[in-house]
Amino acid sequence: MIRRALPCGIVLALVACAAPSPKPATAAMPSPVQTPPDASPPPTAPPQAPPIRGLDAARAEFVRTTAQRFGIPASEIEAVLARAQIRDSIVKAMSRPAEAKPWRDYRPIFIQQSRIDSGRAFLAANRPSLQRAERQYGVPAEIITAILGVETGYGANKGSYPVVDALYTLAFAYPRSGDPARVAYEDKREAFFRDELAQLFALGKEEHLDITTLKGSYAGAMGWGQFMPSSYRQYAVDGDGDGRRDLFNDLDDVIASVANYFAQKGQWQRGGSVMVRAVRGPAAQDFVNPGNAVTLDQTLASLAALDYRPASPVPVAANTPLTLITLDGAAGPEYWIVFNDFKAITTYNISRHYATAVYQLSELIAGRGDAG
Ligand SMILES: [Ca+2]
Repeated sequence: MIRRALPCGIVLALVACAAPSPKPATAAMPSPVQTPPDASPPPTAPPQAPPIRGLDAARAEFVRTTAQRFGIPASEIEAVLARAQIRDSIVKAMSRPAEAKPWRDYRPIFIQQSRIDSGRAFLAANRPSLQRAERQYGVPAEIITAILGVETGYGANKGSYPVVDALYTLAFAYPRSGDPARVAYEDKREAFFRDELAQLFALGKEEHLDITTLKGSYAGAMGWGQFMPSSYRQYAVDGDGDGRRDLFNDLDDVIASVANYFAQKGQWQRGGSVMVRAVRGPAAQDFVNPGNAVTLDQTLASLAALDYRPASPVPVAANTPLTLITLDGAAGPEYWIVFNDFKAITTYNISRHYATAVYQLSELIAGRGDAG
């Protein structure tokens, strides 16, 4: 979870975020928690190795401001950065064009029997903790489970990049496309990562972590749920009451933190609807709802006036805010009505495909339906 600027809280996620397109579940997928700034067009020119002119001055300024901001001795920050490396592999990973896969190609990356089976096993093994989180935060156990399944394969792929190096690289050598139209976006991303690097130092201080030992995604997302440092600081909670918030090893903390993220940042509504299939009537025009972020500016009545109706009855009030999205499915366009709790999932990763995959995986883990 990154806080606004990043998309996926996760590393790969970044890629996924900016334009939904996670990588196949091998590496840590990205996501969490964070959602990148609104996606901008994919780079058109091959990425260039960024010139690191002015690095010393920029780093000195970073050390000064971070020391002041979080009350950390400048010498400590300098000592960590002195050993940090700008890694080409991270620049390359971040530079990969985030091709927007159609839903029919995205879905199989996350919806497979093995991931469903592993999710059921995770749910069974962690039922008390999941139920506690569901009671406290209102987020269903299967949603929390599906997030962990999509983000890291239930902890199997938490990322192998040194987090300091990942954030240091993206903070001071963020890849540049050379496209003038992307300069503002790239500047914003670099600033985002510079802030996340500062937040990492604060996190280390607050949680008594040796940040130089932490591993994560190429974007610096950490742990089972792939939280960025700012999200870790803001949304992680101590699920088992041992006085620490450990998103790397403590599943009680991981589960409670994902639920808390959704409750706080996503404004998750207990018992709310996520999404339901819609039927397009003969009089319907294409419903234009471009971009990533969903705006819940319709109602069932307004969609009915456009000749779109739920495929099955949905228990929502007449004035419930919702909207319609179209996914390019294997059998043609799929129409879905989405609600508040769908939008909540997009605060973890802004991609509609991501949110749909999480929901469908959760339904399959729970043994409901064919999930589309
Ligand atoms: Ca704990």
